[in-house]
Amino acid sequence: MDSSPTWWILGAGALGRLFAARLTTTLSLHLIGRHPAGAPLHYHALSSECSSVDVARTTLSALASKAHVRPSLVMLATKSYATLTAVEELAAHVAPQTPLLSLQNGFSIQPRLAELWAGPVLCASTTEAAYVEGDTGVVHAGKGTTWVGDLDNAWPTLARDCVYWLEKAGFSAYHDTAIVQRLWHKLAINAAINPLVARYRIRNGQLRDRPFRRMVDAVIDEIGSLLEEEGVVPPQAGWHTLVWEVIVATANNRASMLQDVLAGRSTERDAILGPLLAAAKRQRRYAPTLETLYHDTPS
Ligand code: KPL
Repeated sequence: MDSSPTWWILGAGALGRLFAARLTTTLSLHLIGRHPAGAPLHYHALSSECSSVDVARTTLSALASKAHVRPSLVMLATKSYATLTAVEELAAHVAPQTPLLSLQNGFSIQPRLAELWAGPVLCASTTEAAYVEGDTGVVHAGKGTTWVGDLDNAWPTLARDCVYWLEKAGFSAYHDTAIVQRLWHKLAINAAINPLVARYRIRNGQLRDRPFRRMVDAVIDEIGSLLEEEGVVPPQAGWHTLVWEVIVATANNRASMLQDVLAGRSTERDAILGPLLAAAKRQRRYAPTLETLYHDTPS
């Protein structure tokens, strides 16, 4: 095992900052955002303890001038709709065979990355929950699990290396040889949680209250049957348990889509709900709950 590899994290949003704050303690890490930042990250751990973490925060162009700082892996923590442009820009600064680790929500960008990138493309599905606070803060709002694999199971050793470093940094991480299934499961979680919390501007845990609880259940019913028809294996404990467990574990979180709406950014509506509506179309089925969610969610 490489004693201390260099990783870059592209995207300094909530998950980018969360992974950076922890990984920087175990490997050489650069967190790449749109603007250079000199200040340390203020990391609010799950224990509510706040610490200042010295993360190397920089921009791609600043890193480009330091030829000696080349990554052995780049974690992509950009929004799914911004990923292709970010990767095109990245390509000018790293070796073409550099492995990527895609953290993106939904299930549309991952196959496209695998097609266009010459090197290995790993995908991660994570239920870690975090939100940003100001320009330098990140709050770890819910402990989750991260699964890593690649779409064709062509890079098991690389995936296990990644898991090693994630675990070393304190994350629960596993290699998953069925990452496609896992990405669909995560998509189901995001589709059941994100549009509703963004629309009603509530934290994840408030979905347990009336009238939201039955809205969540209705979305899960529709998603479960659509995905099973697509050949996705249902989670062992069932779709409802899968989603409700994440809601409980991330009760204090402001989901990413709520953070986007509050910040006036585009949302990941198309990456999350798009594949489900496409499945409904393929199956010639009406998905009224998902259609309504789609129309009620800003793009
Ligand atoms: O992935 C998330 C998100 O916010 O996008 C969950 C797991 C729903 C946590 O909020």
